Amino acid sequence: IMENDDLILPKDFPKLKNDAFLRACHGQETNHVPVWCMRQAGRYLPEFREFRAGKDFFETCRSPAACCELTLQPLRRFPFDAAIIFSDILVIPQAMGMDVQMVAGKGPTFPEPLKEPEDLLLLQPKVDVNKELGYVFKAITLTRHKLDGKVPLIGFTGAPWTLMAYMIEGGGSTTHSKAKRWLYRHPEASHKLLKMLTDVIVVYLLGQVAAGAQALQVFESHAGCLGPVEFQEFSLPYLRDIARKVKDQLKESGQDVPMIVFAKDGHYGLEDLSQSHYEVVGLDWTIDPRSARERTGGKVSLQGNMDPCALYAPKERISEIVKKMLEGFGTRGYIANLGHGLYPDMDPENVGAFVEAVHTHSRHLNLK
Ligand code: 1CP
Repeated sequence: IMENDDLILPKDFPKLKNDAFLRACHGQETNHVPVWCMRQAGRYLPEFREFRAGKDFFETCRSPAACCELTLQPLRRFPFDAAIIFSDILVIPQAMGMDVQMVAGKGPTFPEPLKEPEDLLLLQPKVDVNKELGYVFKAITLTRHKLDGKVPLIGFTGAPWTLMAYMIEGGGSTTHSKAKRWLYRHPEASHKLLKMLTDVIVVYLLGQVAAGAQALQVFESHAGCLGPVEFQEFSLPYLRDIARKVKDQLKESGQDVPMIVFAKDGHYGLEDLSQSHYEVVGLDWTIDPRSARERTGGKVSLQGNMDPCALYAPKERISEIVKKMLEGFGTRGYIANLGHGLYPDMDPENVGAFVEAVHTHSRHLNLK
């Protein structure tokens, strides 16, 4: 598809009409609590399955027009307050020279995962992010234009530890024992790899902002298999480094782009995460809203955290659960979301009920 020239340049973007999400990131007042869902562009939508049918997953990721379409699909159905660019966290290991395939029924698979520290020599030492990941930047620019200012566009990345875990495990894992073996047996090589990933991630996130991303989320999806000690050594310093470096660069050009850190099952690190230069801390459903507020001491906005499986409940029950969640978090400095992504068997109607419940109850609570 040939796009109009105006749509490929990251400038003259349409004016933003709904800034509730960005205001909430900064802890400012909003009329309603903004809401979006992790994996809102996904297989629970019939139009997503139809569009993706027969196409290779990472080929789809490399097509800016396809990414734009998939990003916009959920927004045509639901009044979400933010869009998240369709892509995947595993495009970074690909950019560093690793082969990653999406295997149906199995998920992402690395035919040749990293096995021993010597394998680090097989990775690209200097990644040309613009060349290797320019397709993501193009997708972001096109989507920001096509969104027409409806809602802000979120860019994202996987965090270093989560990406390292995939690169060593070669795919999903329940124990992450191969990757954790590195932490205990090869700590130096682990830090070397985490540092390499951090360097690429910083350039990648800055490229996303230059392309038009209006917020950035860092997914530490595998925080849960680390304990507090390993988290302190192998995750937190890199999460902090990423936020600090991205922010320092953005400040130089006078830009202010809120950053969200989502460390799934990293409840032991909540205090530290709230002091890591991110405006927003994302929460999974294992954390009670009130205790999350207490433990983060009003220092950050919070995002989350309804159990995705609550979407299997009848709509009236979803509405009650949402009301409790809003009362627990309060309506200020809060972005409603699920505690993790939507699953493919979820009913879009119930996703709609979730979004509506957030908007309705929060407007009501704000009037009290
Ligand atoms: O064919 C398909 O459609 C496969 C399903 C799918 C989708 C829709 C995958 C495979 N990735 C994606 C898109 C995706 N991935 C988005 C798009 C934007 C949106 O949220 O709407 C995002 C933000 C991601 C990020 C991602 N990929 C994460 C972090 C979030 C999380 O879930 O914790 C992770 C861990 C991945 C890896 C990945 N990609 C796909 C799968 C099935 C997995 C998980 C594999 C595993 O660990 O078992």
